Amino acid sequence: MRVDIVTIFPEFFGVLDVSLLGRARREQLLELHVHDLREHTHDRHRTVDDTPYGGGAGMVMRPEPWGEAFDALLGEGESDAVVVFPTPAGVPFTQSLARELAEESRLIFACGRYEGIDARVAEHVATRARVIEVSLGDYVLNGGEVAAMAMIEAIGRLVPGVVGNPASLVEESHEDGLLEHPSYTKPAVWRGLEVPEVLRGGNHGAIAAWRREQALERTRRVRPDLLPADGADA
Ligand code: JF5
Repeated sequence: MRVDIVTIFPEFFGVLDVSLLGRARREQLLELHVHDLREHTHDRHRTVDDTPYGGGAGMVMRPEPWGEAFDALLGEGESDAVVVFPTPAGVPFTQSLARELAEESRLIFACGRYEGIDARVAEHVATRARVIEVSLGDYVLNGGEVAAMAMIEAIGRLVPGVVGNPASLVEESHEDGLLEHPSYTKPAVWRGLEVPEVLRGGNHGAIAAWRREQALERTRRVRPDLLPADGADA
């Protein structure tokens, strides 16, 4: 998978050199390219923003540098890339969207700052590629960079070969629609706290049932919105 990121803070993305994604990059499972939006400005101050039409506080990102950046990335004609605009006004980012995007051959993340990017940019890019505006959650960040990074990590680890043990991908939170059951390792007693007895026996049926009950209880308690309203799964 190839991932391009357009940002005014390319140095933010240095963290993608470390850990699992860093190794995936070195092994060429992920090809990551970070681009400085200011390379597509032509004035002395490399201006990327201006005041909003209609008034209001804050600044809006000007369309011209974005237009040039996308011309350079998309080339002529229609592109097979999916262009992601991280924004609190987007569709929610979920494990299911991560799974879908992990199948793509090329993703482009457009990281906005200030009050966002002139709306014509997404409209124009949508004539040349699939565009999605995606929200990491219902809170406001200073820019799309941290949201893009979270999405790239969630998507990147689903690309075959990036995570060493693929079974660990299906056993975790959200893959079955429930939160994760608690996990324990040795020692069996630590500071007076015991690992639940059932996990120390070899009854795999009992262990699976206990884990499912724990996952259900936790989901009911902290994320009831994830369960069907009729309680059919509870
Ligand atoms: C941003 C306009 C981008 O705040 C966010 C965000 C929150 N969830 N997902 C993304 O991105 C920064 C702010 C305003 C565009």
